[in-house]
Amino acid sequence: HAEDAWWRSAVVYQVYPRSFADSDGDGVGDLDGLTGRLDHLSGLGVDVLWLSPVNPSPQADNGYDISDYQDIDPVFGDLAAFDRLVGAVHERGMKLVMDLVVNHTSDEHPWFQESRDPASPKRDWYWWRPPREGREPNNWGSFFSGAAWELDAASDAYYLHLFSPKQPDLNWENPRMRRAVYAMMRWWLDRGVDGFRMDVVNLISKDPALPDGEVHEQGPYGDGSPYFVCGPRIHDYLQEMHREVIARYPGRLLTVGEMPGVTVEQARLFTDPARAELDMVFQFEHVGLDHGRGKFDPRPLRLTDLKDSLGRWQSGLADVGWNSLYWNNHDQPRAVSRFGDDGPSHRTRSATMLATVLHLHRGTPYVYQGEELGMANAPLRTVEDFRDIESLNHYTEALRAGAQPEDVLPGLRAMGRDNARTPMQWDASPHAGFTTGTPWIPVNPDHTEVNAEAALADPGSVYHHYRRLIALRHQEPAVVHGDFTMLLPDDERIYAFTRRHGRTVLLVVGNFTGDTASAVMPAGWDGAELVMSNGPSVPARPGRLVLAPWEARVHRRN
Ligand code: TEU
Repeated sequence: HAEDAWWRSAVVYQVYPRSFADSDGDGVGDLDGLTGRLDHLSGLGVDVLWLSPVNPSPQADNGYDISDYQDIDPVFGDLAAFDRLVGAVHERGMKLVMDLVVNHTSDEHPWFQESRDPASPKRDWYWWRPPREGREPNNWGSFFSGAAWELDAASDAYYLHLFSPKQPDLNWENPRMRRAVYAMMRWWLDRGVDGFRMDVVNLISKDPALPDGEVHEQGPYGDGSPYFVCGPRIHDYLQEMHREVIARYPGRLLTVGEMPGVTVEQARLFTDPARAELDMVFQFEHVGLDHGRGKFDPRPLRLTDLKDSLGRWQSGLADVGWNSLYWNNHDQPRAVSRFGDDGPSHRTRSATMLATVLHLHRGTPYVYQGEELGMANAPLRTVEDFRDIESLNHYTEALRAGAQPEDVLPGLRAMGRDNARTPMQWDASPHAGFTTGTPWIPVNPDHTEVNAEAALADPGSVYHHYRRLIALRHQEPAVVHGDFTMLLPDDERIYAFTRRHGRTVLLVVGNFTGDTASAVMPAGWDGAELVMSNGPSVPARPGRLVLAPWEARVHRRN
């Protein structure tokens, strides 16, 4: 029964292994470091650990470029360390979900190396095409700047890479390639892994004609997305994967497909249990609302846009399918800096308000490492401070097109992925307890104040608020199963909704501003039981909902 699926009442915690905990002093986080910190996760009460890629990789995109699917990169440990991690996770009653990166491999993967030979049986495992009039086979641009095609002089042919040239796209049209992927997935599941977060899995089916995309004003590249976002055979592939892999482990796994550009209508198909594809997807609508001309051109978020978007996802997946809920991951700037206020006087309040509003939606919440501490964006200044391939390529391309550093850097500072990738802040010591060596990316200097040790000791911390939210989900069926009704859709300051399950109704309200905000109190809620809040309230007034700056509250009626 879909309603009984275990992952509906679960909370997932994402670990970005490079930046979580370093056990051997090389400045890069590793598996033994993570295993040594599992009490932090069980203390928080999360059910699932999602681990970003740990397979052997040249690390061109921090592990999202895999050169061997069935081993562990030495920088993170080895298979024995992985088995120890799985054992320790299971001992604590948690599950472990791996990242599955099969839209592309590394160009150093043996499959790709073989496929460079036109006579190889693996030639067709990737998208090789001859030049068109001496140039790229079509006009698509890559997500990481530049063309989506790279010329391989060895055979005078181009290969497709939607991300960097170090990440050639696999050709899912090829059934042998698909079978190899399914066998690899079963190998991990048989080893004890409890599911997969599937990287850009809605991009695996391409229109084999690879038509030119429309050129928008930014140019010079065309937008190929109509030909690869939720492409022609995407549902066939996911159903086949379900039959060949997922269905063999009934009731045990969690699957979540990362899906840039997915619509709610498509998500309903992907997550309809009757269709046997995926449990849930990561959609990108709400994290694109503050983008202008591209992600590096941020605009202030309008709260009414956020409510409109998340509200549509709530109602679109109300009867069929399931939502995943997130503000943060390793690709997004820190939510407290982006949608809240990371200054000293409002950080805790705004971080806990954001958490409350998100976790009380219907769906499975995801917590990204450090989010539970209210970790903020990194103090990135010059281009030397950046590590991420997406930011660095964007910078180079913009300067080549004539921009000045000061035109480009503000966008990178606000939206760059390195904001999420500074080391986890364990304590106030010099490298925040992350490493005894030199961290691969500097620790945020605010770790002297914002760190796990301090947070655990302070009952009013962001950490303890997350812990209470997770406990509430586990105790209150209305959080998991209740329906969702948006209130005050036109209010630019207050986010408000109800969740109804049987005779229980929850009212959730959050002030998205640093000022006191008020609205008409929804009927019947004056004086209702307060289940949770994130700090002192302003005095109640009959008929008025009045919220202190960044205040959030959860009320209950039975
Ligand atoms: O991300 C896919 C994706 O669409 C974006 O979030 C991407 O990171 C970029 O910011 C687009 O502007 C996934 C992974 O989460 C990301 O870390 C990888 O770099 C990418 O796929 C390629 O594997």
